[in-house]
Amino acid sequence: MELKVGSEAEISTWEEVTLVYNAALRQMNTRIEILIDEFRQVHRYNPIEHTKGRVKTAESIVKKLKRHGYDATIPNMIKYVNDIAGFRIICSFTPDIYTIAEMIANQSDLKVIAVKDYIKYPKDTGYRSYHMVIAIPVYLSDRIIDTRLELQIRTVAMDFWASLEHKIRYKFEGNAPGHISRDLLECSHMVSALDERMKELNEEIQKLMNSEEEGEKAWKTV
Ligand code: 0O2
Repeated sequence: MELKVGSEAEISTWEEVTLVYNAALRQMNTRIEILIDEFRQVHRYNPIEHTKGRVKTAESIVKKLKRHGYDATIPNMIKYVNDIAGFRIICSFTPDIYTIAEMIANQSDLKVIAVKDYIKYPKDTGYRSYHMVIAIPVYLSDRIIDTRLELQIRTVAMDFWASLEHKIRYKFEGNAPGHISRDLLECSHMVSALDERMKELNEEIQKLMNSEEEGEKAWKTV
């Protein structure tokens, strides 16, 4: 029996939502675990610090739909919410983010639907992160469903800022006092400067390690 090409639009119950989007997250997780294994075993350097996946809660999906002016229905969830499945990849340094994004984009059975580079173009809040909406194939018993998943790729420092800002925003229900928002924006600039310094430091360390290695090779050939 040949598998049918299904579509997310066929999903009609919350049970199906959790089944399909959880499956998409597991697919993504396995792909990233394979990359981490390869980085550890073959290369000397693993750019991924850690990962985290989640299916958005029904409450949070409904809130998002209402915020955008849509009724809370399953078809609207599927149509308008890109991050029902969300997967976060935390990298060591800013250039690693682009390396990982490219590796993911090169996986030929994935489709990149949208990219938002909030690192080159930070949000007014100061939020910095690299977002990709991709469609990943999920194999069911009788069909394949290309399932949307939002990837957020960021450094440890960007993640630290975003988690705190998210908590503060939640506490003030989106209306934080002006001086708090301004302080958060200033912190975001500090985070950006810290990422830049760390990147330079890492480049310097890599250079030193490479020249040490060259020296060792020269000794071996003498
Ligand atoms: P939550 O509670 O984190 O899930 P789209 O998702 O593409 O349909 P949207 O919301 O315009 O529409 O996309 P965008 O801007 O790419 O944001 C998606 C997610 O990025 C958000 O999901 C947040 O997780 C994160 N994000 C975006 N802006 C900010 C920000 O200013 N601060 C922080 N801390 N996180 C941000 P949700 O559903 O809005 O929230």
